[in-house]
Amino acid sequence: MAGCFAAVFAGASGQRDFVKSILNYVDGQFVQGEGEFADVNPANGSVIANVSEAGQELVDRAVGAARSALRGPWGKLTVSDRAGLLHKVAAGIEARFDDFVHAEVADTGKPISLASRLDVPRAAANFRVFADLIRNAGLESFQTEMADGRSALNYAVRKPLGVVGIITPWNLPLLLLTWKVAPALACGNTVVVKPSEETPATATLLAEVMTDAGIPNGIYNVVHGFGPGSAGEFLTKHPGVAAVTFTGESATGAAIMKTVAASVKPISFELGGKNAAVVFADCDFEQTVDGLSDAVFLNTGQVCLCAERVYVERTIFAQFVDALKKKAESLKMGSPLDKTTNLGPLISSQHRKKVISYYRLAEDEGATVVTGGSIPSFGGELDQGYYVQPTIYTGLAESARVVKEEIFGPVCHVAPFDSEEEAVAMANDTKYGLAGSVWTTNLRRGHRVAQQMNVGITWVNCWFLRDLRTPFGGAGLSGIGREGGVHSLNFYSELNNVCVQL
Ligand code: NAD
Ligand code: 6OD
Repeated sequence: MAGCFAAVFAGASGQRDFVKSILNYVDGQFVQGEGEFADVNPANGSVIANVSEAGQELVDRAVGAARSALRGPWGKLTVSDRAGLLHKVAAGIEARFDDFVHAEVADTGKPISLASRLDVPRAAANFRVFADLIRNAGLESFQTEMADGRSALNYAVRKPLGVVGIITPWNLPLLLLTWKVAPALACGNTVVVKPSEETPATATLLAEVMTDAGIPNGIYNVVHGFGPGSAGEFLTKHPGVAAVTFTGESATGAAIMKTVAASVKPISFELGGKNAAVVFADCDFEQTVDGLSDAVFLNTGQVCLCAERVYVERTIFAQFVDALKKKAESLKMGSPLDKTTNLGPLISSQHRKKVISYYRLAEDEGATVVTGGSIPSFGGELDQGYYVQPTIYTGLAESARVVKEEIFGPVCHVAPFDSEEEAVAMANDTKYGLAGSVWTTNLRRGHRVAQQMNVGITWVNCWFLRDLRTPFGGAGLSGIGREGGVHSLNFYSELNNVCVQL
């Protein structure tokens, strides 16, 4: 079957129609799987596409194609030629910018302004950055002098791992998928990706861009489906898969770890978080309120890096809570296609049930509701969407479940602190360890507190400001390993150290 998107995007009416059928992509062909499931627009509950679910047989074919492709022209390309192709993929994403934006908005319900400034530009950047990194990567080498007088030259060469299985979530679908696909391909691997069942569109659209860019068949394969008993499990279990990289919930990471344990595959896990922001009285107040508004509410709070715990120095606590409340209440909830919308819906009815259950729990645990706490009413089509109000709580004990567990919605708990030591202790009192932020105009304190946070990344006076060369990952329940820059190159390649006696 020909490309599943091209015909659908060019609606005869001249109107932009969304995909009606999303197929798997194996060995350069769009193919049907064994079953089918619905892709739902979370902004109004409508079905936007039927997605073809890959069974065991199709996952076998995808992995087989990816293995064969390792031995084809892809394996013989120079690093420079491979990097050149990845640059073409980046340009191809930009050439179909609107298609990607609209597909991502329809699948996720995120505001069009956000998909346009974050998700799609980052996808192109992921390919460019890793193309340039691999092109410029040096070899690790040592001149060796032995006690017995012999000498040698040691140097490590990079080789691909083989077929990499890539499993991704729904919150930043294209951004997170390409964050792994780009370095995996840069290192000469082939990939089979399993995007979230909630957001299958952009991974499939990327297949067309790959073909147009001249990426040979079998290098990039897409299988659709769910986790257990479906494409996700079939892929992670597959003996032909050399390594698994996964982004998603910590509990899913634990399940995948069990699956891959038997075959001792390398894994990279980017998991959940319960991130803290620490606000000192000497912060730049306006900048901090704006920054925290993003850190709590961006993408309707569905970013693993979002701050669900905000600690504020007691002397500015009341003033800060009031300002954050005003900011939250000024955010415009509405249609994702309206350029002025700040907050879209949550991803699904099921996820909204989870978030609302935490809103109820907060009240049961004795929280003061500063703002929000329920489902908004629009009086129209959007009432069929999965919206929740942006919500701020105070007054909970640090042991409350709402303060301990990841909610993954537009919500935070704000608590006061009296000393720097107390703030650091509260921030670190969690099983997670993904990200944190510190807000102060005292430079030395900013460095000092940031370095004490037990997390993979701490921002000072900013949030989600990314340099793709830096290490990214989490401590504790937030993950295993680091990706980004050379850390990605190291995960996606096997180092073979060559020792030559001189
Ligand atoms: P999820 O764990 O439910 O699903 C993620 C992916 O795993 C999906 O593609 C799903 O189909 C697949 N999956 C589920 N069970 C599986 C199994 N047993 N075997 C193989 N695959 C399986 O996560 P989600 O709800 O899609 O995403 C939200 C979560 O992701 C949050 O916890 C969030 O913090 C986390 N997240 C972390 C990062 C990070 O960089 N650390 C980034 C984004 C999201
Ligand atoms: O910016 C990134 O590279 C990254 N992995 C972000 C993760 C965001 C979580 O939702």
